[in-house]
Amino acid sequence: MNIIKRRGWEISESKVTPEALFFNRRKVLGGLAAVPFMGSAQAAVNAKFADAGRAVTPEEQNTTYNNFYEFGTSKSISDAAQALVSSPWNIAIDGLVEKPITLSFDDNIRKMQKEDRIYRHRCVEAWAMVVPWTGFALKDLIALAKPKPEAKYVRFETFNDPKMAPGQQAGLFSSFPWPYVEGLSMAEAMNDLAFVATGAYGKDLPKSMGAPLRIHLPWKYGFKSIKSIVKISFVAEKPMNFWQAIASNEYGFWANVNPEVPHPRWSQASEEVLGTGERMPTKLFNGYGEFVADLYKGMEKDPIFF
Ligand SMILES: Nc1nc2c(c(=O)[nH]1)N[C@H]1C(S)=C(S)[C@@H](COP(=O)(O)O)O[C@H]1N2
Ligand SMILES: [Mo]
Repeated sequence: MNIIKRRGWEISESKVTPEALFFNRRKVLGGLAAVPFMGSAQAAVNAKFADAGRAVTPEEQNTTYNNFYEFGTSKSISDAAQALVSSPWNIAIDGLVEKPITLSFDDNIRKMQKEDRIYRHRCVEAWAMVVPWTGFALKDLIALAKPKPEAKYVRFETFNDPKMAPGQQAGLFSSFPWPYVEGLSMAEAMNDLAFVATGAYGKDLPKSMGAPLRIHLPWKYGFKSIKSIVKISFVAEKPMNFWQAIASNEYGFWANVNPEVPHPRWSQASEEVLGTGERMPTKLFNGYGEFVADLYKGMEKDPIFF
């Protein structure tokens, strides 16, 4: 991690200790350059960007407290998620593209130029965490896909395999509209912050967190950050996403974080920071407005915070 090249949306290392130091120490052991402490001038520059900085959520907590409804509706799905066969893995790319293609995780995705990013994550249920990801910008994957100009939205789909994922078996009293689907506008998908994660805590992505690849969109509620993606389609119309299909009065398409727009059943003004016992005020766009607010100019009439 090179602190000199830190971009504005990255969280200052001074605010992500002690996990980040642990993380850096791992890199030192792994032979990679690491700068565990910064000089005071650099610290002052970084502090400017670090007002929403928080400690990285402990790895043990992050990998065992999850939302992954394919494996059950509780937060304790990490054991069940071990049934996920995450290799070999293909990602189909279709819709409004020059040529539909299938990418192999091992042959194509593993070869992408990777970087580390530390992002805050805000679930719509009002809990939050900080995740040290490894991966690449979503726009790099879109460049491979070569969408046509008519493509206005990107639709993502998770696997659908009830034998592997018990949550996908038809329930006695209710059933979900599988597979899990999410969507973004092209402008959102091309934004620098939109990230494809293939690793966390310096390791391959754990199954419970959406192996072998998932999206992370730190300015949106967590349900937008779809896991274990098998298909990416370029489309002309706004896709219907999983949670909107279940409860359109509670969850929308845009789902940008906003403390002033309550969920119909609870406030979004503050959030529980996992692993700390603390409640913190929630920030507009989860504190990333400087980098994403422009995406929504002129859309004030749209339900962009829902
Ligand atoms: N396929 C799929 N993706 C998903 C979900 C899910 O149930 N299935 N849950 C979402 C929600 S609500 C959140 S908060 C995050 C949780 O990610 P984590 O378990 O890695 O913290 O994943 C999102 N992506
Ligand atoms: Mo969530």
